[in-house]
Amino acid sequence: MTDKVFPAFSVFWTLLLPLLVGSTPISQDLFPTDCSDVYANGQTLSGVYTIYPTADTPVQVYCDMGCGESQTEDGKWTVFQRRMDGTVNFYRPWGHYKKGFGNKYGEYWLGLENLYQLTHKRKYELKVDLQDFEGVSVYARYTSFSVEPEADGYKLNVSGFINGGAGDSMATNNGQNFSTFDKDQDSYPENCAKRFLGGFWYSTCHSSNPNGIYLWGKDGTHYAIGNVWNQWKGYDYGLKYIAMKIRPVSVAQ
Ligand SMILES: [Ca+2]
Repeated sequence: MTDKVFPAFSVFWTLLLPLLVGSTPISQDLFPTDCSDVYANGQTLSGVYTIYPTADTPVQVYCDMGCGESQTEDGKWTVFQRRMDGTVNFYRPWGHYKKGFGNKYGEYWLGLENLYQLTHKRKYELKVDLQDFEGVSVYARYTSFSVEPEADGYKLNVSGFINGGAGDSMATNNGQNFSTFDKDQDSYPENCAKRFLGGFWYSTCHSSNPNGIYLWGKDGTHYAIGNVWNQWKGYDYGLKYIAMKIRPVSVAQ
């Protein structure tokens, strides 16, 4: 028996040992906080991955690694909002915006609590990719982005605008709390979320409405209720594609 067992045993170790010794990246993080960690772990293709905004809250997210669907060149972006085909209803109550909703392979919102957990740990930048129905793509970039805890209204801090052709349609959102139709925390006498049919860091009320109604392009019969970005296409043009994504400043190129 032994002369049969030992050859099998030695073949086993001959094959397995090099794999065990040589294949594990030295700094592999089994609980990536965001898509930049996923990238550092060797996952360099755009797609849906699991991240851990906190150690006990795994959540699926779309990672834009720069070679997938968008025109982003440098990747490592954690996408927290995406509109692309009107398949998901974004007119939702506070609890949905807090927790997140939608389809990570398509349209979704990652959730305010996840945004808070991510952005209070590291310093992040924001990029907003926009595309119209003629196939033109632009972006707006902000060198600083963070969301405060729920007790502080998930208040938004966004600054350091860099123009990628879109214009700055988030200037008035800076310093605002998040609002939904059932939780009015805006700076307007009326309810911005109800009036403009979305959920966002409304002020009095907005110059962009990424979570508004998917309008399928220009519709002059509506005013500012669509997924619009006023400084680029005006208040009556619902964009084909919007993606809001964050990345730690420390990995920026
Ligand atoms: Ca109000």
